[in-house]
Amino acid sequence: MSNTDNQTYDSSNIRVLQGLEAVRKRPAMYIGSTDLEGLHHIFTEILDNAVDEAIAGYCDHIWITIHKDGALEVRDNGRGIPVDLHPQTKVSTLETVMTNLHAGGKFEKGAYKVSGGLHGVGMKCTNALSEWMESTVYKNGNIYRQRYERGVPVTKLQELGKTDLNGTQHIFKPDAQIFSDINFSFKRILEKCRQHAYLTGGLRISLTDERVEEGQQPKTYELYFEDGIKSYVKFMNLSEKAVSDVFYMKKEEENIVVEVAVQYTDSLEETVKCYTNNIINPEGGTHLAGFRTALTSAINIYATAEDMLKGMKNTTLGGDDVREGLTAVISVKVPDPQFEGQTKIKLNNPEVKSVVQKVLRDELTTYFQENPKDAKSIIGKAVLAFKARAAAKAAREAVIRKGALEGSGLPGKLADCSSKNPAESELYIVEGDSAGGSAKQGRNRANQAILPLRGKIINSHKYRVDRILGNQEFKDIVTALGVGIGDSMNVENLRYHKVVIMADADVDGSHISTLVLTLLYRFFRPLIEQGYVYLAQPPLFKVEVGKNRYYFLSEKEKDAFVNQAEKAGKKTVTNRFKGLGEMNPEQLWETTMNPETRVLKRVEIHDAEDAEKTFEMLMGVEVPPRRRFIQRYSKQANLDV
Ligand code: 1YM
Repeated sequence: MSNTDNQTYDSSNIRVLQGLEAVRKRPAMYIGSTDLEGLHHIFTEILDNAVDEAIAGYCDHIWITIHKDGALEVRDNGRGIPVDLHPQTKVSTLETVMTNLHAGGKFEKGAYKVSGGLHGVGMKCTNALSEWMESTVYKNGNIYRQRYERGVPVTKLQELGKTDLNGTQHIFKPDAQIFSDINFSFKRILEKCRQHAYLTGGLRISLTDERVEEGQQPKTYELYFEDGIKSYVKFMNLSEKAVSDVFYMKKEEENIVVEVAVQYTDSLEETVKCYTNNIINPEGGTHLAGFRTALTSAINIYATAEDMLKGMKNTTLGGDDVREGLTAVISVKVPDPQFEGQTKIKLNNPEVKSVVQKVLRDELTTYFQENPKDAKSIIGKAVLAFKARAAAKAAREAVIRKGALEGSGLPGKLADCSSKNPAESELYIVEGDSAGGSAKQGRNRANQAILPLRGKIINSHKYRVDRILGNQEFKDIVTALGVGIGDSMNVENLRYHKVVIMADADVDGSHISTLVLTLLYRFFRPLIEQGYVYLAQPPLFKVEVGKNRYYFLSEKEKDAFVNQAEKAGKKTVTNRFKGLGEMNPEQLWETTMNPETRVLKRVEIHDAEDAEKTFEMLMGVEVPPRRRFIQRYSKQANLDV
């Protein structure tokens, strides 16, 4: 140990050693982790003390420097950490807070501590986890300094001479024995500083990075927002069109400081950021709840008084309406913040809700009265949002009523059959408009209906139900089948007892068949289970022998036939069909639709679980199994090249 002073160690020093030893043994318990997150945490612990001093009104400038050797310096122009002898520890207050693990409660209980943060362990953790640390205090006209190594004082508190300055400065070099990486991230530090600068209006933060190439100027940043969160809201709205000025308020009640800035833009989004003691709460909490209630209530009070809710059938504006285009920052300072969960994501103190609600409601009401122009554009926008929402809801309900779900009004694309007897009726679901056209001409109108599908139908395994319900092809199928959907499905209303999927015999065609099958499987499984669903088997080849035409489903069958014919000395002409659309109506009838000559394959579910797995693999969101399947079977598929 490089202790050059004649300081002797008594029992209290041994306790200190043991305390800091605990931090070094289990750092993660104190700072969360020893990766980059943990590394920046020991910086945050120091910065937060300086910011607390600014919030308390004693300091207006913080300097942060990343030195060339990787040490980090944080300085403020506050009161300076006290250096007088501490009655209990018998050493200076500075040394006590730097080394005594349990000093926190007694010394660091200010009004609204930022460092009531995640771990709230204070500067002694930074000290314990640094290879070395030097703390300098400018106070009472003097400069004081003490140096520590891995948390242990290696000098006594030295007086270095006179000064006009006041403030605290720490320089520390993180311990490579503790951290996996001791390289501070400028970007991370900058973001932290930016947030503090926004949340503490009037605080100036100067940031310097000296880790630059030889001969280069250090990187520097000045962060200063005179108007604090008001500037923050303006910044968030830079790329938007504002429809009001920024409303701003700051009030203290029941020991809780409430600061709110609000501005509306013409966007549809809501952007609200919530902070407690400068810590962001991504999931809001009681301050957000109070804010929302106050906003809705103040807007409705003003709107009613000004008779702006005409045509709204005695309803008032709802939360959804007043939040469209809202940008806000809510920052509260609470003496004893309680959070839900470990990570401060949600504020829990119930008293914060009522305080925020009350002060904000009053302030907003006054603001609206004094700024009628802003009030009118904000409320006008909310009324518009209300009407748009009501119109959208009505439209949605209308679609559902007359569309897919009730089965009234058949799709325009459907060429229905004349029979109303389901037992003898067939529905052909046909890929593509041209094949659909041939099928419409070639069919037997009496009992065969044709529903052409345009392009590829939605993959019902990949999307959520709401998205699928909006798909036109899907709606057409639902309407044509007539059985309804979901809880209200009734198979007895099925309009056709043969539902035939007719697609090309190539890879694309089987993809379409699978898409339709997936949909039927997912939404109309009873139809498959009860044997109503079929696959048409269009031929791939036509062989003409004289005036006779023969059709074949596979190359093998065709080859066998042609071989026979040649052996018999007959001349054959072979055609390969590129797709259903290539066949004329008569050919389609003859080969694929005529009950006398066609081949239909009934779709069966022998084992529902197997089928589900196959569908999951072929149609689900997971790509690798599908790729494996396609790779394995692609050679067997009839590739149409
Ligand atoms: C670069 C980091 O730590 N500034 C800082 C810390 C303190 C004070 C002023 C301070 C606080 C109080 C009274 C008080 C702290 N002092 C203590 C303790 N900057 C930085 N600036 N006088 C000065 O809270 O009453 C803890 S933090 F406990 F020693 F008083």
